[in-house]
Amino acid sequence: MSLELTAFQFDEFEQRGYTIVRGGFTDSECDRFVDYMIDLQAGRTSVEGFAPRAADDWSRLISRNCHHPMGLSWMLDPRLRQPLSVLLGEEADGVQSMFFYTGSEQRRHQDAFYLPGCMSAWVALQQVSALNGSIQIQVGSHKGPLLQKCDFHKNDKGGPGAWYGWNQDDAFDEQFTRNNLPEIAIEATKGDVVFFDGRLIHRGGPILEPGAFRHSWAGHYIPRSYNPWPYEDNPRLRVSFDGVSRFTPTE
Ligand SMILES: O=C(O)CCC(=O)C(=O)O
Ligand SMILES: [Fe+2]
Repeated sequence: MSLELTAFQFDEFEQRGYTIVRGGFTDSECDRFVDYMIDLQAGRTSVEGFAPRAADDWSRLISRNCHHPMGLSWMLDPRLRQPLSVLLGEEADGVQSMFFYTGSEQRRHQDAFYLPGCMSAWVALQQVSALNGSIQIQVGSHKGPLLQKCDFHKNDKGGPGAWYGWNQDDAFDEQFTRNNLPEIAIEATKGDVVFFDGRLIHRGGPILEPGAFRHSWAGHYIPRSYNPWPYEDNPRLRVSFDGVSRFTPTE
């Protein structure tokens, strides 16, 4: 099955900052990934890149410098290559992925604040709705300003940056208010892929059914020619759809 974007989806991404490809992955592919992650969580299996954890620890797994084989195969699934390269304007390099067992309830943010230049492919591995804490996005906010880390510091001349003195989470809420654009909760079925712009303001919505699982996965990608490395720290590993793992060159 191809995930080739339609003209409508491309336009939706441009105008609204996101688009959804329904049924991008099959139910059995999603189930296999979830089973694999539950076995790791329970300690029935182990792999480098997943530290053993307490039975009640359902926190997300963030993979940056060490990708376990299943996560890597999702990040570089050939079906994601074309849509990502069309939306980024050139070949995509994967720099990070996250597996969520539950909703994150993460406060509003722009991924490009943490990872400049990025965009996301977020996949529902089960039914996701407001009940188990879907992602909520502010439609069109990718066209507004991008909050940057330097905004929170003093600038070169010693003057305050635009958000100097602000708490970061509060600053994103404030920018959300200033944008005056609608926020929607994504409803997704198992296998649906949500592509979204790294500048889009989004959050992990409230979990209305405490204890509910919300298995989902997100890959974060930057354009191949994007340089310098977007993280302040971390090894400079980026993985590509051509099977090569690259290190961002240093000048
Ligand atoms: O899945 C969530 O709750 C948050 C996801 C997110 O912020 C992301 O994928 O960038
Ligand atoms: Fe995010």
